[in-house]
Amino acid sequence: MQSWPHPDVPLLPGTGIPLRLYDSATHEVRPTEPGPVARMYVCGITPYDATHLGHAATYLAFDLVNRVWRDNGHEVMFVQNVTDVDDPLFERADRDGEDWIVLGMRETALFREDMTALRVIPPAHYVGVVEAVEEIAELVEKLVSIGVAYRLEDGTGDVYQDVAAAARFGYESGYDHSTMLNFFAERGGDPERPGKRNALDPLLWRGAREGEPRWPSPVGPGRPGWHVECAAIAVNRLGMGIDVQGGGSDLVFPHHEMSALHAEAAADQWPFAKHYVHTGMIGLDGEKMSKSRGNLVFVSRLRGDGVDPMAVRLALLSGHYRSDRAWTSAALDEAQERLARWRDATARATGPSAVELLATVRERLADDLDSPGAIRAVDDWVAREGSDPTAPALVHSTLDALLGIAL
Ligand code: 5CA
Ligand code: ZN
Repeated sequence: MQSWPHPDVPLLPGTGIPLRLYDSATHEVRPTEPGPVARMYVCGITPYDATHLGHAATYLAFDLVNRVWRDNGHEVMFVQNVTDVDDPLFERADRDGEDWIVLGMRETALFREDMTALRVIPPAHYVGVVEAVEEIAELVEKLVSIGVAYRLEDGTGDVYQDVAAAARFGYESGYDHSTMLNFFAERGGDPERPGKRNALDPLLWRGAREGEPRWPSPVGPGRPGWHVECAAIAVNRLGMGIDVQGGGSDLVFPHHEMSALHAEAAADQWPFAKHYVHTGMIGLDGEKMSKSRGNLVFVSRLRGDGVDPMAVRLALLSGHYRSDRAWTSAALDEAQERLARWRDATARATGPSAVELLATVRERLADDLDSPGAIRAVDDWVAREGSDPTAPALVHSTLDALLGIAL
């Protein structure tokens, strides 16, 4: 699929600081240790509705990862999917009497526009399920052929992976069995499905049903399950042992656990990812912002209202990426005021030396993406006066390169 345009990322003087990130699997902040090419997979949208501020906050967090790695001299190989074959899409299309393919294409186009406006560095590979069905089916077939996946005997053609066949199952979330069961039921799983070997076995392939899209495949006609989509798209472009697998905290289980399970079983290698990184949930009115709750603030709507996308970016980065936090109009007002102050200060002929500020911003972001700390340091610089004629330009490029805020 077409990705979106790459924003300019200025090169900064000196060297960056190696990035440490919280890993959900080990419950600690650990150094990332990428090779010359850092490899990151971030789960993409399910395009049945517009991008809301929760999605945006998640993609902004991983954009910081990308920017810090680049500042450390790494090339970044970043891959993202689009879940453009899934029940919510079919249901919405049915409700609105629309073709589900067209719905997915339209919402994906809007997402590209939103990401462009927010200056998110695009993935090198942006891959929809519609174009990846064949490779996903190949992965499913592999899992069947090595004996860790099985077909239900009820004539549906549905294929599941046997979680009991994997010694390390559960390491990614670290959840106990009953927590897993609860999240599995809540987030698209089918623990009660008769004929499965284990309640937690995830669906790999859904056999063809009347009225549902289907593709021919070596495992029979049908369509891919959700988790295996990300396993195939990621591993085929990035290989195993990727540096970061990313998404919101609602993907800790089952999605990222199962993607890792599929990938590791097929490759007979461990781990799928060295860091599993999860963002907190953005809420509105005390509830997680979600399509099903209908309490959404869309990035595109704010853009349409004339809100500067850089203010949206700054407002979302003013909270730490891992904390669940609320979107408020006060936070947006504050970001707009802050942006104006920053613009004034960097438009001056001189300012206080910015060398220390660059070092502090690097240090704060390297420490598990402490964007609020980085923003505080910029506020301090902006509040002072100085006579260094090179400082305003250096602050300008520091904000652009590291925080993605173009003034
Ligand atoms: N297509 C799948 C991933 S393969 C999916 O979860 N799509 S999504 O459209 O529902 O979400 C896209 C990303 O936004 C996911 O990483 C999800 O965890 C994140 N996300 C969803 N809601 C919120 C929220 N309220 N706050 C922060 N992140 C969110
Ligand atoms: Zn995913």
